[in-house]
Amino acid sequence: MRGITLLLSILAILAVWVAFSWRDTFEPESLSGARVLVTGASDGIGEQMAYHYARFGAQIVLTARREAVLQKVMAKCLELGAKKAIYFSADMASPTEPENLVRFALQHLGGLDYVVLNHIGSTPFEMWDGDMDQQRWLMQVNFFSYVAIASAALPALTESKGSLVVVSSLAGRIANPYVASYAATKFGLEGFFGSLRHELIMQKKDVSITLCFLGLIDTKNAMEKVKGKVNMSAAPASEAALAIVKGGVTRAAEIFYPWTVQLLFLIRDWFPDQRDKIIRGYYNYDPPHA
Ligand code: NAP
Ligand code: NN4
Repeated sequence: MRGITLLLSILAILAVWVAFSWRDTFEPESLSGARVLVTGASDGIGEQMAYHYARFGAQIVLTARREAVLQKVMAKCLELGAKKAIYFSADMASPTEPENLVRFALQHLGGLDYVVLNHIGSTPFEMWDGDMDQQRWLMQVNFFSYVAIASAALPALTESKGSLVVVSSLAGRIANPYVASYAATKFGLEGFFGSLRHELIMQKKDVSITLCFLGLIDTKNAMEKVKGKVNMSAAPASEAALAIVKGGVTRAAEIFYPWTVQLLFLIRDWFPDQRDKIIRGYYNYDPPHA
């Protein structure tokens, strides 16, 4: 009887903790007029984030490589209610463009409240092929450019007591097949920005860092890349984007979307062999016959 009482008490405490940690403290009005930089804003989750910021009346700098596409996203942001929407076309494979991007954003917005690091280089969803030049390029686009943008924007974010939002992945904390090169860039994000979060707190600089861990999301590129290779349902890009936007506004240290990602992280170290068998079970892989 005493055991059952203890178990029920633990479950009750767990239920209260889950309810408290998942409570929605998001205040949309706080985004009205907010100065936001969104990278990878021409497509996918970044495009959807731009539209959410626009609906909340933010001032937005959009960036990606394709200028014509950015112009269309900019026009839709203005239609949706953005107080300002401009774009800066740049290739984040360039070591100098991150600083140029932040300078442009500061010149046109007068400061920054949110910097959303979202872009990724084109990622093959394939077994590792040993291409070191592609690994170096992807590390530049997916990791080094994030560090460079954050570093250039940090003085402005310190001034505004703003937020750095870093989009990562399930593959940024748990190894998956076919994403070795990409996972390396994502694992680095938690290492770097988790450490930076400590240092900002120690320096009493009120800049929040939100790490966003996403599962499979139904963007065009993602669906094309994984088609026929995995049996896993993808979550909606617009809802993933809103979860990220809310995480930045509430200054959450981490957000997980969909919620199953958090569950996977919770059990990550308890049964590693079983976990890895479950992950490989989602893949359609027939080994070549000897
Ligand atoms: P996506 O649809 O492929 O869009 C990528 C964006 O990055 C585009 O706007 C693209 O625009 C831009 N981009 C690509 N190469 C670039 C470069 N060299 N320089 C600057 N910008 C570049 O990607 P997504 O699926 O929305 O992913 C967005 C974020 O969510 C990424 O951080 C990704 O890791 C994360 N995520 C996605 C999934 C998923 O299933 N979709 C799952 C987990 C995590 P241009 O081509 O015009 O440059
Ligand atoms: C790889 C990555 C970059 C877009 C699909 C997505 C992920 C969560 C899974 C989850 C799974 C794949 C169990 O981050 N995927 C990304 C590929 C191409 C991407 C792109 O280039 N835009 C991740 C690991 O996706 C397979 O099976 C689960």
